[in-house]
Parts: sequence; C-alpha cells; structure tokens
Amino acid sequence: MDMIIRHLPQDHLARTLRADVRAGLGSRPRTLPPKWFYDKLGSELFDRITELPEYYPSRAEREALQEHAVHIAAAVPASTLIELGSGSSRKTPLLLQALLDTGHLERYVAVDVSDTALAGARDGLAAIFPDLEQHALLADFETQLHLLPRQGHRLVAFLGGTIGNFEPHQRAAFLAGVRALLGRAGGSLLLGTDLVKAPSVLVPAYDDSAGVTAEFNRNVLRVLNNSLDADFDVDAFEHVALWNAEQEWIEMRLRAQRRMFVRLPGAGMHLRLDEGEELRTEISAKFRPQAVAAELAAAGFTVAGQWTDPQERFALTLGQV
Ligand code: AVJ
Repeated sequence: MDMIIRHLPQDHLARTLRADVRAGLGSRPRTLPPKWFYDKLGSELFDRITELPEYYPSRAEREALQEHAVHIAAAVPASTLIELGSGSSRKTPLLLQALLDTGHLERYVAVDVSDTALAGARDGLAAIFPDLEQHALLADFETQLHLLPRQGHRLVAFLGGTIGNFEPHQRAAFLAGVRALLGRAGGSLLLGTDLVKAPSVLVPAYDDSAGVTAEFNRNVLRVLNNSLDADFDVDAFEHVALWNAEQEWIEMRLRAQRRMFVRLPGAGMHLRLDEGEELRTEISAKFRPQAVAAELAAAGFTVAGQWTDPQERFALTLGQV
C-alpha cells in the first residue's frame, strides 16, 4: 500500500498564512481566512463540533451519503477519488465502499492543510480498507489545485459544506479551477452544501451551549501566536455567531473585549483594536438547491444529480464534465 504525505513547495503554507494575515487584518472589515483554524488542536476541536447536538451538518451529510452513495457511484465510473479538505475523512468510507463496489475505484487521494488530520485519516481508512491505494497531499486546495493527480477517471469530492467558507467570487473561481483541472479528460465533482434553514437552527449550530465552537474560533488566534510569534491575548476575545440574512451566510467573529495592541512580528505588522472591535474569522454560506446547480452549470459542469438527507437539511450535488 502506498501511503505518502507530500509536503509540496515546503514553505507555501507559511507564506500564504503571512500574506493572508497581512491582507485580512490590514483591511476593513478585518478578516482571517478559515483555513487557519486547523492546526492539531483546531482539527480536534472541529471533530468535537461534529458531535455536538446543535451541529447538524455532519450528521445530515452522513445520512445523505448513507442513502445515496450507491446512486452517486452508479453515476460515476471513478478510478480515483480525490477529496478536498478531507480532514479526518470520517464520512469517506461511505463513498469509498460504494465506489469500490462498482469495481472501478483504484485509489484515494486526501488533500488537506492539516498534516495531523491527514495522518489520522490515513490510519483510520487503512484499518477499514487495507488494500486501498492511499495518497495524502498536504496542500491548500484554494491555490494548489494544479498539484492534484491527473490519472484515471477522477471524482473530486468537496464535502462538509466547506465551499460555504468561500465568498461568492472565490467560489466561482474555485469551481472554474476544478472544471479546468478536469479538463478534456473529464471527470466529476461531488459538492456537499448545507442548505438555508431557520436561523433558530443555524445560529446554535455555530454557537453551541458547551462552548466548543467558541474555543474553535479563538484557536485561530493561537495559531497566529504560534506561527507568527504574535501576542494575542486569546481569552480577551468573545465568540460571536450571527446569521447574515441578506447574504444567507453564518458569520463567526471574534470581538475584542478591551482595547489592545497586538504584535505580529512573523507577519511584519501590528494591530490596534478598540474595545468591541471585531475580526471576521469565517463565513459559512447556506445554499438553495437550485442555486448550487446553477453555480455548477455556470462553471461548465453538467448537473447529473442532487440528493439530500431525509430532512432536506444538506445537499450533495454531482457535476460532470
Ligand atoms: C468545516 C467549513 C464545513 O462551516 O460549518 C464548524 C466549519 N465552523 N463550526 C462549517 C465550522 C464552525 C464548518 N466547515
């Protein structure tokens, strides 16, 4: 069995972090891209989030896969499954089993920015599928799609609703990038999207009563402290989750509870924050099924199917080239 973690352009992630922090914290509203949540602790906190009673998306997507993985597999003769933002790959076995059952699947490629998540996922999958050829790619799917493998009939899976972390213009660029990657050889994209629903369900999913999401949110400041030698007083920030009804996305923010001066030597900058000033750390867009299909079509995909969990909370949409 092949089990490789390729650390591609060695310092790519470090340079991207520095550039992201300079651009995001240096402009208004101040933002940080959500990909930097996922160091070892952040990945563990996210896994705990997926088990919270309020955080329904992971369970809803799992139910959708349980019911429909066979339908997806029947529509795609994939020999290579590439999963973007694979994290702990907890739901992947459902898809892998269905694809293996069709007799076409030869390999699985996990792509994530978290090396600890990749290593854990690889070991977990090897225990279930000892004969599966696995590859793990430590890479940023937003900027490094060109590193993905080119052999075989490729099914790119982008699950979990992670596409909701992109702003609309980033989303269009990303979908066009996947479309370009599949090129003339063709292939498919399976996209998981959380669906618009009542704010009374959405907001608690991002502001749980146990405070795990608050810790996850604040952890991004720890990542900056560790990677950029910054001196954020992590506990001086309050977790905020709100529903932006106009944009139809959840926003997570960190609100400074006092005035502060923060040094970020690794990014060559400092920051003055007023009391109450906020950093936007994540958007998590929620979708309408028709709009997902339209965005895939606009990026050059033919929509071959769309499935949801029984309660219609979460959608899986299959685009083909
Ligand atoms: C992993 C990006 C899908 O947006 O729901 C969970 C991350 N943030 N709780 C999401 C997250 C706060 C999650 N994704």
